[in-house]
Amino acid sequence: MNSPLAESLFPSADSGFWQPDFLLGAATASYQIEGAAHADGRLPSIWDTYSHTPGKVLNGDNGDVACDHYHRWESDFELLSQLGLDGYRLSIAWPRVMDAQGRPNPKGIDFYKRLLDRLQEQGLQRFVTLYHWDLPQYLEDRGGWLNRDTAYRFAEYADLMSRELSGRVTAWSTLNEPWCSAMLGYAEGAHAPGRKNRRYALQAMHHLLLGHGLAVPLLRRNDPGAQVGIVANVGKSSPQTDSPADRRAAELFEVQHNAWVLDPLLKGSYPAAMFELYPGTEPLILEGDMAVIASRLDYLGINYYFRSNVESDGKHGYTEVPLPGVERTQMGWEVYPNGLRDLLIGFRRDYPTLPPIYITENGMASDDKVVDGVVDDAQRISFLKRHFNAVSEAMKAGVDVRGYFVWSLLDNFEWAYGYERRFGLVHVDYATQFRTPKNSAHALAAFTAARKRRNTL
Ligand code: IFM
Repeated sequence: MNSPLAESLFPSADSGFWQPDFLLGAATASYQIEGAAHADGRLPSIWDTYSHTPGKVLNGDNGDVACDHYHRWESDFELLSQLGLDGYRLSIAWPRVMDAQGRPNPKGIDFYKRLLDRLQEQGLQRFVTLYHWDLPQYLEDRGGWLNRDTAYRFAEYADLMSRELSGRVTAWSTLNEPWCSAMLGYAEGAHAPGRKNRRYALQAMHHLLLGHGLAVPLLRRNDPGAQVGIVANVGKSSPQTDSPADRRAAELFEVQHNAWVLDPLLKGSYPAAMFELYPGTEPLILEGDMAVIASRLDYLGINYYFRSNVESDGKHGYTEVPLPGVERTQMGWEVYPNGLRDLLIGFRRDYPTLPPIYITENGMASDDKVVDGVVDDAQRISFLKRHFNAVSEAMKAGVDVRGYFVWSLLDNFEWAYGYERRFGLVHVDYATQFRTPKNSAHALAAFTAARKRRNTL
């Protein structure tokens, strides 16, 4: 890819992103790109059910076809190889690889073997997420993540996949963003399965994290050459005023978004402030659970997108108060790169056992259009460059960040927002499935090429 935009994405000359061993990649997830909802024995997931329920997803969109990546993965990987990246992060669709009796589905498993083999041939490191939200519907019918048994079914699934794919994976991630699964899926009803009960969210989180902890030793045993970790989305907050109440509100926001997930993983306990925020929502925890959840991690994946401005709600909690006049993305999210830097530095301070970090997602949605074969996504180029620099600053401050994945390789099914919100480096015309690398893809390719030249001198 030749770029008229060479250098527009280049991070500062002393940035860690230039280092040859710093992993630069792009990420996707199964339900968001694969389509082929009924192919080769794939069973329904909670997102099939949810997206086919009228009123749940913008414009009535669903993932039946998505980017049709299940059939177009070879040409998608050719586009990926033109970016000159070091790694690719994908997720496995649980309902594609196992039946309701827990038996393997060889056709589904072979699909992922082919993907991983091709990525390896292309010289890319392979980060594989086991659960990026597509829970088999038959497990939801038995209670989903409210049922403790789902954690054990997840461990069985992790066991099977790590036996089948052993040697093909660079790094396993058990869960993607358990905060979203629990809070959006069980408290806010904005994601599948669409429940609306805060207490459910805390119980679902406990079972998600338990499933993670049960899976870790199995992944290590079955695939000893791979790293094992988990991916958490994190949020930065700012107080509306300097009052003690608003500052406490901003702290509680970060407890709810970050410590609720990171404390059990890295300290073996839930933050007490979570129950100050939501009294009476303590989950049922059995003896030994917290030790299982706090299993040692080889790495922590961090997904970061935006900052939220909050004020005290006058009681125990906070209310979001959008800041006027700040730069925003198509999602309405504030662009605030220093939030990522500050969170990383804070995690290093607060968690003595913090493992090495990969930024497993960062990126932005814009209302991208193809004009004369070109997608001019200048805001994305600037967004990425500023976030590269923010991560580099955290690295200079001592945070051990090993890599960074752009979300996302392709425009895709953005959950409750359907196909309207475009996060890709590559534009997808959903009517024709035609792909157009955006200017950000050209700029990224120019950077990776310059990095290779610099590192071979
Ligand atoms: O598209 C999602 C992804 O699936 C999980 N992290 C956030 C992205 C943007 O909303």
